[in-house]
Parts: sequence; C-alpha cells; structure tokens
Amino acid sequence: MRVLHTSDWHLGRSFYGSRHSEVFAAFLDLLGNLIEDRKVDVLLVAGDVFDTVTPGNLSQSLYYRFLNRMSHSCCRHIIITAGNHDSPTFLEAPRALLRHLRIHVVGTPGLSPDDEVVVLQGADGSIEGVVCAVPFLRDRDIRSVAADESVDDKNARLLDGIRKHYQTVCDQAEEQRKHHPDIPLIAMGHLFAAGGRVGGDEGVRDLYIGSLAHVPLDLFPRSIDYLALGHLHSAQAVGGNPVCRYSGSPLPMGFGDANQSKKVLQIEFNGREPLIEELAVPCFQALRRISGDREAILIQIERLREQMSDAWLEIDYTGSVLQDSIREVITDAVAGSDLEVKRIRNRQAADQVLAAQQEEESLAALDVLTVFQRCLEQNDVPQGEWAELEHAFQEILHDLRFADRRAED
Ligand SMILES: [Mn+2]
Repeated sequence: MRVLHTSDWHLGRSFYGSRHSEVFAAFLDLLGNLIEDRKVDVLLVAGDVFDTVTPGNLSQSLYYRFLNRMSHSCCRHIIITAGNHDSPTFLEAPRALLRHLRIHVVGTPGLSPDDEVVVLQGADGSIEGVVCAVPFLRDRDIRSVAADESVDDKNARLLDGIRKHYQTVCDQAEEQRKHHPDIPLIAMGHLFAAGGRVGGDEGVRDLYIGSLAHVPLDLFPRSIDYLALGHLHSAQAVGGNPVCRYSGSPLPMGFGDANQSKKVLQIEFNGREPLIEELAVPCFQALRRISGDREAILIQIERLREQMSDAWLEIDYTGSVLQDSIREVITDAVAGSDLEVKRIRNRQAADQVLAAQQEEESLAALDVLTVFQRCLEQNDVPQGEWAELEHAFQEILHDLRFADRRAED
C-alpha cells in the first residue's frame, strides 16, 4: 500500500498582498500527477487545507476540481482533517457527498471514536490499513474546565485531553485490525509536537495560541505505525523519530522559508513497516531576500536581471546612511524587468523613527502581542508577571477568533 502524506496547503493565502492562485493550481496539478504516476493508493491531508475559515470561490473551485480528478484516479482513499486555519463545519459540509467518492473529511472530533477511524480497503476489498483521522483539537473539544485553575493545571488538562482522545480513537482502530495484525495503523494530527523545529515566517505566536501545549511524542499510543502530522511548515521527523513526521507546507509561506526544500512524503508499507521517501515539490514562484547597503542591493538586482529572473523580492536595506530615497532607487533598478518587489525594509529609517518617536509607529505594522507588550511596558508591570498576562491575553485572542469563526460558520 502506497500512501502520500501532505498538509498545510493554505489554499487562498495571499502573499504580501498578491493572490497567487496559479501557484496553488500548479501544486495541485503536480500532486495529481504524482498520485497517478506513482500509483498512490491513499492520500492524507493533515490540516490547514484552506488559509481561512471562509475560503474564496477560486480556492474552493481548485479544491473540488482536485478532488474530482482524484475520484477518477488510482487513489482509493483520501482523508482530510481540519487544521487550526480551517473551519471544521465548512470542511464537513459536503461530507456525506464526498464519502461516496471515498473522500473522508473530519472537521471536529466526533461524538463516537468511530467517526475518526477510516478503514482502508485494497482493490479487492480486503483490509489494508486503518487510519485515525484526528483533526486539530480545540481546547473546548477536549478539556473540562475547572474553576481557578492555573496555567500549568490548564496545560496538564489539555495534554491529558489530547492523550485520552488519541487513546480512545486508536483503541477503536485496534479493534478494526484485531483479525489483521499485519496491517499498519496510521494516525493523523494537527498540533505542535515537542521537539519540532519552527523556522522562517511561520508566525510562531500563532502556533501557540489556544494550544500552548507542546505535545510530547510519548503521549501517542504505541500502536501507531506512522504519525502523519501537520501544523509546522518545515518538513521534519520529530525528535529524531523517523515515523513521526511533519510533511511541512508544500509551498513557501513567506520569504523566511523560501530557501527550504518543500516536500510531500510517500510512505510505502511493507506489512506494518513504513518505508518513507521524500518527494521534492519544485519551486513555482522564485522568492529572493536581498539585503545589504545601496551598492550591494543594486549589484544583486543587476545579477538577477542578467539571469532574466522573475523572482519576487524582499529587500532589506541595512546600510549605515539614512536613505529616504531607497524605494525610488530600487523601483528604478527593477524597471523593465520581470522582477517584482514585494517588500522593502529600511532598517536605518525604522530604527531612527522608532528611537525618536514610538507614537509615530504605524499600528498596522505591529503585531497584536507586541502592542500588548508595549502596554505592559508603559504601565510598569513587573517583568515577572508578563508571562502569565501574555498567556491570558493570547487565550482571549483565541476565544475571540473562535467566536468569529462561530459567527462565520
Ligand atoms: Mn499551517
């Protein structure tokens, strides 16, 4: 049995103000080709299919076109779980219809563990494997709230909730393979496993909100033969365990991970033993980060022009001379080429302005937590209290977001 593991497509994500649906379309074409060429039997998508809880029509159309193509392919099962970016109810809305195409969608943890167990059948109808399709677990899905609990209590309860959830679903899956001891048990998850590396522009803070817990690997039942994770955007085996993997996002999510090689993972099962192969996803849109003083920036742009590059650029001016005109200089330098400047950072100007007059900062350029930290600073809140206040603040943010989602759902 051949399985493909991917996650974090973030369909519809805009890139510094540009929508790049062609890139998403190119990726889904590639994925479809890989599945057909390699005769893949099962596709796992471990969360964050869409970037937002209300994906646009174009993103939805790409998604359904892909699923439609796959329903006519060799791929016998597609299992899609919701990530923290997805609306569980939006994903699940066409569930009954998709099930006829052997596409299983799990948005929220089910009332019964059966709802999260998918039995994989071979072409001849025999049982080939079992999947525990566990979606992103929200705080309130799994944790009972106690009065006056501390942050530590809360985390402990959250971890305990996650542990129990996996245990229940995996027990149910074990029940399915009782008479087939040689078939693999695959579990999915969208969470932050302890030992995972965060890199680039992942929006680390986002990853903590609502699910502060770093989930230790020993929390997962030993019956799992392969753990297919989503949430972190760089592909990796967690904590050196080769069968606990993040596939990572197949597309770069910002200039910060532009140099990472992006992947989808192929897992060939020999009995219960997974044989893993990383399949490279080519770069559909070149991204370049250029930094230096005026001279260095111009030389690098010239070089890219000579290569007829159509890269998107992020430019970081680090020269010691305050250059107000750096934007015009760069605009002139790329004029008439296919290069596209997405972002210019003028460190000198920024530092001076920040030092001189903090009020002049544009609020839009700061993230929410930074603003909150500024408030703590200005109100002389002792440093020792910051961690707990920040935690409480993030919890409120999470709840607000959840309420927004509910409203949108
Ligand atoms: Mn993600």
